[in-house]
This record gives sequence, C-alpha cells and structure tokens, in this order.
Amino acid sequence: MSSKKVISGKEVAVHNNRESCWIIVHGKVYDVTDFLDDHPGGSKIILKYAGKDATQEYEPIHPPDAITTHLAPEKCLGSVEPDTALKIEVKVSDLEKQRLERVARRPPLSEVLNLHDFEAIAKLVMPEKAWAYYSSAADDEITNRENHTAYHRVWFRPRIMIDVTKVDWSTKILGHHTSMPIYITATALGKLGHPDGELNFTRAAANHNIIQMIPTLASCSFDELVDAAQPGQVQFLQLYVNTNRDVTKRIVQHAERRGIKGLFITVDAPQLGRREKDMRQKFEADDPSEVKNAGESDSVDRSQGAARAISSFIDPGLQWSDIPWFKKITKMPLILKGVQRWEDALKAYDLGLTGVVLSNHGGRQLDFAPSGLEVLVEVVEQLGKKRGLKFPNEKFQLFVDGGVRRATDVIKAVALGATAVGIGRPFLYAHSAYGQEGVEHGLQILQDEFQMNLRLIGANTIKDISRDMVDASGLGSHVVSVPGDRLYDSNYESMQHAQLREL
Ligand code: 173
Repeated sequence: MSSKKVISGKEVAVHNNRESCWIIVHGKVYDVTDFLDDHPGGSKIILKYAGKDATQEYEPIHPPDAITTHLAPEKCLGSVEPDTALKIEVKVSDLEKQRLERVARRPPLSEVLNLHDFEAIAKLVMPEKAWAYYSSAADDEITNRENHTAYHRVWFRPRIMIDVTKVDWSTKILGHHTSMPIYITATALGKLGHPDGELNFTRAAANHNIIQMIPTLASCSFDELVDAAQPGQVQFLQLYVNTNRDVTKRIVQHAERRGIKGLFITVDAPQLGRREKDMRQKFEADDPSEVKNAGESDSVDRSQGAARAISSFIDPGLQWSDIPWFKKITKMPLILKGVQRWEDALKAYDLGLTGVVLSNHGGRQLDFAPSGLEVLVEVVEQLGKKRGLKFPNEKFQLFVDGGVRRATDVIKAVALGATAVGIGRPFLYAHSAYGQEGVEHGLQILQDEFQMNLRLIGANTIKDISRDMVDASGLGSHVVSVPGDRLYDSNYESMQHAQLREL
C-alpha cells in the first residue's frame, strides 16, 4: 500500500486486535501488529487504541518522530480520511471539571513572586498524572528534600561598603555567554505539563539569553527544538546512552552537526529509581477496570510509572571504558551528568572530559545520595589538593543541580566553585501553569534576585563572588536539617499530654 492512500476510519476500526492492529497518529495510519511486543511501553497501551486514533495519548510521551524512527516506512499505510477516525471517548470527569475551574482561577503572573509560587500553583492546576510524574522522587524522597535544604546550611559572609551601583551577573558556561550562571536543565516529557512541551523552554531561553539542555526524552523532537532556536542561541544535549550504540552514535553525531555545544552524558540512571507518587498513578490505566486486569500478558509492568515504561533502552552496562569511544565519535565537549563523589570527578578530569554535573537527578534515583552542593565542596577540595586545580576553571567545569529555588542558592554554589547551576522542576511548573510566559517570568524573577543579592553580598560581578563570602562549615552536618520521613510521620500517632479532668 502506498503511504499516499486515504483510508477510512471505518476500515481502520476493523484492525482492532493483536492479530491485526492499526492505529492512527497525527492523521497517519500505522500497522503496528509486529511492533506490539517491541513497544518499550508494552503492548497493552497500544491495544487500548487498536483501530482508533491514539494521537492524544501518544503526544505527551513520545517525540513526534518516534513512530517513524521505530517502524519500517511500509508500516505507514496511508492517511486517515478526515473526521472518520474512531476516537476513544474522553469523558470529562468531575475531577477534571474542578481542575479546569482552578486553571481559570490562576493568579496573574504579577502575583507570582518566586519560584516556589509556581510549584504551589502547578500543584493545583496540573493534571494529576503530570504533577505526580514531575514532582515524584525516589523512595522516601529524602534526597529530593535534602537537595533544597542543603542550601540552608550555607550562610553568607557579606561584604559592605563596596560601590555596587553597577552589578553584572552574566557569565560564561563552556565558553558561551549567559545572562545568569544558570541553565535550564533536561527534564523529560514536557508535553505532560503543557501542549507546547519543551518549545516553551527554547523560546524563553532565547529571550533571556540562557542555555537550554535538550533532554533525550523530550516530548518535542530534537530537530523541532533546534529549529526553534534563534540564530546563535546555545543549546546542550543530555544523553541517555542506548544499549544499541549505533543509535547513540547517530544521535550524537546528528546533534553535533546541528550545532549542539555540549554533550551531557547521564551517568546516574543505569536503572530508574522507584518514584512511588508516579507509580500510584498506574500511568496508562485511567479506566479503573483496567487496573484490575493488570495481570494480563504484557511484558511491561506499568504499575512502575511513566518513566520506567519508556526507559528500557537505557544501557545499564555503561562504564568508564566507554569514554574513549565517545571521544572518537564527537568533538563536542563531554560532561558527565550525575557524578556523586570526588573520586569520580577526578576520574572524569583524568580522562580529559570537559566537566561534571554534581547531581543526583533531582532526587529521583538513589535515595540518600548526597546533594550536589555537598559533593561540590569535596570535589573542589580534592581537585585542588590532588590535581592542583583552582575553581572556577575554564578547562574543567563544575555544575550542580537539584533543589535550587533562589538566586541566593545559585550564588552559594558559585561561591563554592561551581560555574553554573542547572534548574529543572521550577521551569516545568512554570510552563505547566503558564506556558512560555511563565518560564520567562521565572527567569525574570531570578534576574531580579541576582541584582539585589549581588548588591547585598557586596559583589559587582560573578567573578567577585569568592569562597570567603560563604560559611559552608555546617554543610556536611546532616543533623541540622535532615528532612522528616513524611510517610512514617503521617502513620505515627502523636502522644498526648496529661489532660484536665472532666468536672
Ligand atoms: O527522571 C526521569 O524521570 C528521567 O530521567 C526519565 C528517564 C527515562 C524516561 C523518562 C524519564
């Protein structure tokens, strides 16, 4: 059959089972019968849409080119005759109606004063599934909360009587200009939060001269995000290494040809962490009857949540000896994302890499992994002692991500030796609640906070933020503010004091 053929929705509807399974995505009809068992998210979800239009379900969790990359061209049977496709009737539930009412009641952006506000609003207005996916973290979410509270254990030692009439917080990341020492870090599945997906970040980053790190698992295609960039706009790529290295090689070399300026290889996720908030959503099973039938033959256990369902391609065999291969296939600067101890940072340096991101993946991987901020201190110390390096350093750059909500957090990391800091969830929340405008507002908030805080600590530029401007002596002390164990705490029944007697 030629892909030019026009097929009626009625004809597609006949192919609604495991023996012959056609689906419609973006107006095209695909024969996915042979692909059912190879689908990383399992066959069950495809069979739910067998003979029907699957675009709405497909869109947020796949880049638009996922189908054409995974299916042979002849599996595209043609286009569906307009308005004839069977759709799954989506009933607007009462809960959804209530959510839409809350969306209409969002405060204007002028009332959003800080990045926490975005999180609070997003929690109220996002679809529950998307909130669960973005906000979830590993196990008891201790590391997730520690990422933020670690910043509370670093205090400023401000300088006074400095002429701070003019302050400038622009700097360079891997040699590229940025208006602030931050970048928008990679986060998967942007369309779960907003229909424009990661394009919101690309466009907002352009308007604020900020670097965007494009995720491997973006909802938008890589090329869409590169095409949307302004001339000269700098983008990095976050890479999940595929078990099939030919696929990885193709991605990397394509990225280099498209002008990507840095390759951030994720090294903290040989297997995805258990994110229980996400798991509780039973991701694809909106229909409660389906949850009961979850024992049906389907090789993927979707009770494991959205991320695990689509991450089976990630190679748990990735190791240090793979690094020379990456250096052979690309000239892009190579940075390891997810380094969690100084020994590994030194190894990365010794192997000639350009830098490391001290990160625990937003607390989504190993619970009780230390915060990037705490690792930063030991890495700077050991690279100084054992390799004679001073930070910040043009040749080997240190980045931190996780838990950042304020410019003061960024300034603390910079004082401790970081070149820049990655911010992920706050921009996801901003875009989920307000789209591109929200992301831009979030960036503007940070710009304003930088101006004020540089003045208040007595630094005219990023270069003037020195190690002596912070006291990090309490950072390693987890006694001060270890986050509470919320699940345990909510089960524990408080004891009572002695009561007054009844008269
Ligand atoms: O943290 C994540 O959720 C993540 O990195 C991921 C990995 C694989 C699939 C989807 C998301």
